[in-house]
Amino acid sequence: MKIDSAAIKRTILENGIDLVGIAYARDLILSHPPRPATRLMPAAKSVIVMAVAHSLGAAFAPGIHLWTRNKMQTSRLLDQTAEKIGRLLEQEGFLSIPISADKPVEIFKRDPTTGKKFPHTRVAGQLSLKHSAMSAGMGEIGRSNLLLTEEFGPHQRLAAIVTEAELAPDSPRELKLCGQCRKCEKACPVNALKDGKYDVDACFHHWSLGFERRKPSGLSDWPGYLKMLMAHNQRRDWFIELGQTYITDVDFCIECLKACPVGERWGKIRPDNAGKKGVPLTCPKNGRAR
Ligand code: B12
Repeated sequence: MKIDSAAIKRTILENGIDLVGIAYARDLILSHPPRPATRLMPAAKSVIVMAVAHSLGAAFAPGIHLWTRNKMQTSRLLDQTAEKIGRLLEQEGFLSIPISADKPVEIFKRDPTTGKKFPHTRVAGQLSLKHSAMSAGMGEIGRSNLLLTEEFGPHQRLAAIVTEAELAPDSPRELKLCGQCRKCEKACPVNALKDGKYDVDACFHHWSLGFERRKPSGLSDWPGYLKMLMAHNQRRDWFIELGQTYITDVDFCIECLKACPVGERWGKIRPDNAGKKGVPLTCPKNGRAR
């Protein structure tokens, strides 16, 4: 097979991937902490980024379990394709690394720059997929701290392949997809999104445990924290939950994702009042309850 951008993109799309872009490895827009592709492969030339749309129906179904399952399947499709394309490139003589849509991630108890212990452990992927996608011209990072694409807004999962193959790159685009609506900020149950800033610790505690409060940092935080724990303990079975989380990687929150109005492909099917807490969803065609 001739290895060039067009052929690689065509093969990836034929595998059921919705969007694909290519970035020049040395020009990746970096996150904090920086995750350059050349840290993973010093001779890396290209980063191929892929996106698969989530099921919008699953995102707006009651609870989060159906979305979680959908997330796992989008990850599976992405990971399988990344493995296939990675192998194809290696057969053609180009060292390649498939970058999974999912865990494992690096865990940081201490700040790598200062050596100081973080009040809350942080994690980072081997490559920032959002920044890679932005570098490959696929979209922009919005106030929600998520990658927004013209097609699906924030509703897609991402994966990548880092390779030594030199492929014609796409350029980052200024799309101005994120307006001033701040719906994601209003929807966040733990105020992790505020004035265009993202509080990773608040988000992490809520996403991983469903907790509205983070681990106490001082004596005065304890009474509220214990009260919250007791309320959770009354309605939750930790043991059963733990088993389920290990099997299906259950998430606790996608409110920022649901609240975002961006994504032209969803125009006809997106529920009218999507993202408004406690309001029944209505159909954009006839305003009837869904
Ligand atoms: C770890 C992780 C999380 C963690 C931590 C988030 C974080 N930003 O660090 C938690 C569990 C909280 C999380 C939450 C969510 N995530 Co997440 N997450 C990841 C993962 C695996 C790595 C993120 C990463 O490394 N980003 C790069 C960092 C370095 O950049 P950043 O996000 O801009 O910056 C934050 C961190 O750097 C952190 N930070 C600050 N200082 C320091 C210092 C150190 C040492 C460290 C380690 C971190 C750190 O705070 C920054 C913001 O201030 C990626 C997949 C991937 N490999 O990219 C998915 C990913 C970003 N997540 C995704 C999603 C969908 C979500 C959620 C909606 C949850 C869910 N139910 O799936 C929420 C959305 C939260 C939000 N609004 O941003 C999607 C986003 C898709 C899209 N359309 O953009 C991704 C790309 C997964 C995928 N395969 O598609 N996520």
